[in-house]
Amino acid sequence: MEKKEVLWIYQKMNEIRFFEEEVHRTFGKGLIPGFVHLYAGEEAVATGVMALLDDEDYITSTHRGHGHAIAKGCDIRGMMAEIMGKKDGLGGGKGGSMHVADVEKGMLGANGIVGGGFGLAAGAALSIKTLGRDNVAVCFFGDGASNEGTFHEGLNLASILNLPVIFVCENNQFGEGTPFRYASASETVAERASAYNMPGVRVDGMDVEAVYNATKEAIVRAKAGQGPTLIECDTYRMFGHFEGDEQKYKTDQDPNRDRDPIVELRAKAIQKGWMTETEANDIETAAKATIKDAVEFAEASPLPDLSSLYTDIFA
Ligand SMILES: Cc1ncc(C[n+]2csc(CCOP(=O)(O)OP(=O)(O)O)c2C)c(N)n1
Repeated sequence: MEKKEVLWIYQKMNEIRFFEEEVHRTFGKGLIPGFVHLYAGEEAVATGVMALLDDEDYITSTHRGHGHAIAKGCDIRGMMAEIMGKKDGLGGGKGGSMHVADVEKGMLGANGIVGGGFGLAAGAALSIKTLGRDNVAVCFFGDGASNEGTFHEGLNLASILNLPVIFVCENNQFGEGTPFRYASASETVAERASAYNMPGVRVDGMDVEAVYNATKEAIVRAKAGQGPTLIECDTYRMFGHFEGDEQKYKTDQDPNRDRDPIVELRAKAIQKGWMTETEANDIETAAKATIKDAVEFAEASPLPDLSSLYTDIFA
């Protein structure tokens, strides 16, 4: 990784963490309607991948999508307003947390349907291939989603059509309260790639450099016309499955439970000379200010007008 990229990654990781901590507080105050699934703890995955993408590359996201959206460059004020159901939200306040999207940024949408991104990403990659563009599509999904039928359909189709798509599994060890080791017949998600004739790699998802390197290789393959790759990132979510989850299924022995990808990157980047202590402090202060500003913006934004009730409706 280059210094410039590391500084960007550290900034985005901090923005995601402060954003999620703020959403946690705001939800606790009763200011957020609907369900919220927080991304904190998994920051190394979104940022390690997104450091290598630009606006013309596509991503599909999940119900736990705030981190993907921030790293893909979605407007943070618009995201906070959307989550609070306000008029100035990215979707006019009508979608909420699980429908944050910004097509201009290549963020094709968070998704309330577990496993809903596989077909969308394959389709986006098919459009890239058909139009002869030099881009990729990335499908983020959880370990739970890897047991949905759409996983198998999506990987198979992407492989036979040789599509420029990268399937990134965020294995945070649980699908709601069900441990992956209980729910999966295979020990890893990565090994399933062989059934679909594509490389499957498993990386430390708390180490942003490992995620970055695996993604870089997958992008080279995709752009060289060599088709899809499956990357499994071992990670952990700091909060519950959803806000309000008692998390009784978690144990002290859970791998990665005591790790923090942001703390780890900070130490590694300073030690490697990628970032100074002062730069790290400045980034943290700026990220905090960005999120404070977003909350103030969202709180001041009005609720959608009653007259907008029947707009944006297709049928
Ligand atoms: C098709 C479908 N089935 C079930 C659900 C209910 N549900 C919401 S999140 C979730 C668990 C998903 O686990 P995983 O894919 O590992 O993602 P994580 O929550 O761990 O990020 C389930 C079962 C859903 N939203 N959609």
